Amino acid sequence: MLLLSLPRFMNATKAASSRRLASSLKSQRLLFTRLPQKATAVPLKQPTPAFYSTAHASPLKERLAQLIPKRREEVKKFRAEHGSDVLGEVTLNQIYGGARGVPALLWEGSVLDPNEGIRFRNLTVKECQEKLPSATHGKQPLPESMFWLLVTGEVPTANEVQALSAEWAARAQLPKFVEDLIDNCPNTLHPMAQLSLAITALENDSVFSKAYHSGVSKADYWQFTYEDSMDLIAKIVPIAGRIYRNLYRDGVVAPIQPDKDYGYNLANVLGFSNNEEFVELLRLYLSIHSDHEGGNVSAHTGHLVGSALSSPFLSMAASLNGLAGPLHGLANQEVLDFLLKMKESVGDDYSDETLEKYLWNILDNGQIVPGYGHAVLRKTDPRYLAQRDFALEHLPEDPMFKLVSRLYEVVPRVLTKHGKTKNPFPNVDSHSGVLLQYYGLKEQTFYTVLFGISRTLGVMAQLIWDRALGLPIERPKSFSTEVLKKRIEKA
Ligand code: AMX
Repeated sequence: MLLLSLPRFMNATKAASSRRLASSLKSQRLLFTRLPQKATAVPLKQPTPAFYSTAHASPLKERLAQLIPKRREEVKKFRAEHGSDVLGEVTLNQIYGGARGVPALLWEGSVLDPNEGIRFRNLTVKECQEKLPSATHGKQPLPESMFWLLVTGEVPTANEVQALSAEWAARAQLPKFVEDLIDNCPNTLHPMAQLSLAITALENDSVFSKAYHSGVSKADYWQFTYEDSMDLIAKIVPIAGRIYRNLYRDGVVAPIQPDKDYGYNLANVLGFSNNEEFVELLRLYLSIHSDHEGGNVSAHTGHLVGSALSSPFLSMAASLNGLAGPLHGLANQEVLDFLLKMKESVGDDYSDETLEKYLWNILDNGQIVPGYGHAVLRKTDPRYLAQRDFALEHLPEDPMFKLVSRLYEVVPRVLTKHGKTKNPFPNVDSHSGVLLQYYGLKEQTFYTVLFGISRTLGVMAQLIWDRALGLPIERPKSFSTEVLKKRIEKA
């Protein structure tokens, strides 16, 4: 077991390379991202309404205060020069088909290529693993470093990551009524519903809502969004711990450790921090599930609700409700159910013939194979591969991993023959469950909560920029079938 104090937990080698990375990335084609030399800190002008406390020193906020004015100018100029340029067209099938591929959203944190997979601020999953600061003796990116990257487009230094760990730990205290709210939930209420309730209840202390109603300048909205976002990211950990410990353990939640990183603290509130390998898994998990561009249900919902100037708490609760759907984040729970049932049925017989027969039975019943397919991706999800690499290193002989591995060979073939899905390859949810099971986190109804904690990082990073750029309320146009028919006739 490794219990390291915060000043020691960074991987010095990676931290040292982060500056070099910044300069090498400069030469790459970065759509919007700037990776500048760090400017010397300028004091951040804080609006000071009575309810607003600046108790938390925040290097990330200072850095944002430097980046935002430049970015505002850049976007203003870009829109002035190209505001009327056409980026695509919309077909009738797209209107009836869930708006697939319609270029309609701004999302700064990540961009998804159908074949290559996700890039977080232009870094692939592998590059993030190589370049973002990790824990001492660890290899996986710290979620703090991923958040810094998503927000700023820069690889943070070890000190910056450390400051973020400390800030999140300092903000993690829950209001008593939120603890009571969770404690009073019936144990039949799904953990995602409990999570969403608790996050909604944090609205009580929203500085964004208070600032809005006190009439602060629109130019300062991002600062209050930032404050709420940081509180939310911090408090979602003890909330998750409380839900988990109430539902599946003794109801006792370990306190947040102020000198430990985010991944450690999450493992600790769940009761698993004595296994350093599991803590590393959580760091990887929290980093790679954080963002998957803006069109997926959870990301888009958070962004949409935030556009009405609902607070980060209300926006994220809505986002989590979307994540809780079986076609989206709940798929990781569904995958494990599916694997356990399959294992029960096939035993140790992982032959092509037996697995294919099982799969065809599912498909012939009109059911889906959870963990396979994607609305955008057309190749194996690199987030799946990152988890597979982790499994190959740490649990290569685990029978459930071996089943997942065999399915990776068999399912694409079967789905291709089935001929419906546009992407027969595994997505991120196909792998996470077996890893969590291996380390003893066996309650699959809880898995989407972990996804939700991670997704909060991506949604909050964007929400800060939404308010910094003054994006308006979202309002795409809809039509009835009758009106569409008329328009098509006319066309
Ligand atoms: N098993 C069986 N059929 C599938 C399938 C799968 N894994 N994936 C897609 N199909 C079917 C669809 O249901 C659809 O059938 P229909 O024409 O009868 O309605 C057809 O193939 C075409 O679908 P598609 O265009 O390939 O996918 P989509 O963009 O409509 O949906 C997704 C994408 C992810 C919802 C779908 O692939 C699916 O249901 N996968 C299983 C659930 C899952 O793993 N979800 C998690 C995705 C990642 C995430 O958000 N966390």
